[in-house]
Amino acid sequence: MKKILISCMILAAVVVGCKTNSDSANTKNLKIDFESKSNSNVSGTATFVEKNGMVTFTAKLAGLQPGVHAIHIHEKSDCSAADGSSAGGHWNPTFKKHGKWGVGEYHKGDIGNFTADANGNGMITMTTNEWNIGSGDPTKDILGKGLIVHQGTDDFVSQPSGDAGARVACSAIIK
Ligand SMILES: [Cu+2]
Ligand SMILES: [Zn+2]
Repeated sequence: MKKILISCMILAAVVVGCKTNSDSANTKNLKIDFESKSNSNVSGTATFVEKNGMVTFTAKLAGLQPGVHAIHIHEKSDCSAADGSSAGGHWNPTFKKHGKWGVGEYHKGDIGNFTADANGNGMITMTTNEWNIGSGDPTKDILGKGLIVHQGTDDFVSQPSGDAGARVACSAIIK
């Protein structure tokens, strides 16, 4: 019994040590779930992880039609409308034109396109220093925004939103 107790104390010390010594205290994590919209059967999850000034975003979707789909951050965390329109337009705090991420002008919400396989499963990941989680800086803070997956493809040209079609999934970016 005494031996078990000591083991537990050592384990506790190691766990506490990990939290103190690594930079996990500086890492912020957000995991959110998609809800289907526009009578789709799309489901999925997304994560945002902030570490050392970089945010890594990953989304995993299922129930999509095979092919290429747009995904954006929209301006509101309101997914209440059946067609997802309540999430508003693209998040664009820097008042740029819609476009392709990293090329010329683009919205802070212009994540881009990803491909769903023959089974309707798709995933996308990206890492950027142009976002953060909860700083309050309106040009970077993703909290309070909405994540939208579209039926169609972002052409990166059409204004104001790439002509990506119906909104088939929505998730509020909130804690
Ligand atoms: Cu969109
Ligand atoms: Zn846009």
